[in-house]
Amino acid sequence: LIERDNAMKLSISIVDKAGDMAPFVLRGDFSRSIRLAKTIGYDAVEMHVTNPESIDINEIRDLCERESISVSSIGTGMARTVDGLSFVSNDRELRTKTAERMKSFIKAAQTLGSVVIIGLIKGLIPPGEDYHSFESRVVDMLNICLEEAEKRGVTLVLEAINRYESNFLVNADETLAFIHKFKSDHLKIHLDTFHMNIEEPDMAKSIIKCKGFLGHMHFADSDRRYPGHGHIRFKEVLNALDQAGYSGYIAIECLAMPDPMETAKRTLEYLRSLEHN
Ligand code: LER
Ligand code: MN
Repeated sequence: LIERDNAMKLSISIVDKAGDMAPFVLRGDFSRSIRLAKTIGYDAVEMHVTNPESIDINEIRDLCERESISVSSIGTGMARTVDGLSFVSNDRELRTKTAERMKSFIKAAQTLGSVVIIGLIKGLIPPGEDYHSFESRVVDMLNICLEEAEKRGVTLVLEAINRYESNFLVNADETLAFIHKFKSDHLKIHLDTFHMNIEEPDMAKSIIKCKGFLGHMHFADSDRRYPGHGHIRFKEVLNALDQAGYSGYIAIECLAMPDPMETAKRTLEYLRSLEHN
């Protein structure tokens, strides 16, 4: 077994309740999923939460300490899917609610020592409208989030999401250029291999381009099933992450097919086998 300083740190996505086609692996009670993730061999969990006010974050932190497992990241997309929150909504009141929700995600992340993902919660620009007339909303919302993140020492990670699910910040170039405008150490880019397979001409090159600014990684295969099921060349992705000096978590965000346990186990087995050869 070759031990490397930069051994990959694997996190598994957990959610309390989501539809069958949502790309999250362990489902149900958070405490149970955290214990299960540890038993299977994961280093961390990525919690997908609708509203952190409705869960006992201190209890989660204590459990994770007892189990020696981390919370790598908090996913915020459920706040859009379930509660309709969005950075770009035409409804000012809804944008205010979104800012408040983001602040409570950031507070929870401070307690848990995790990054906060900004993915689907960006929202969608309405059909027929152009991004530039909405950019100021995204910038204003991010500035509010960054002020809170800086105060709490939390990193925000902005996810590039493919064109079929999002209509701005869809690829690495666009997202990297956008985060550079803020010149903040608390804002990083977040890449997801499923989206990259659709948007990036060369996944390895795109990862290396993000050197120094990559804050989080999602792994799913080309068919959004567990790594090893589709045609993404994960060995090349791992090598590119090494070259980019990435030392953060790799969170598994994929469909729970054939079922959560098999998905979690097969992923771990496959990725560990790549690491050691
Ligand atoms: C969120 O991380 C993401 O990748 C979206 O496609 C949500 O499904
Ligand atoms: Mn993702």
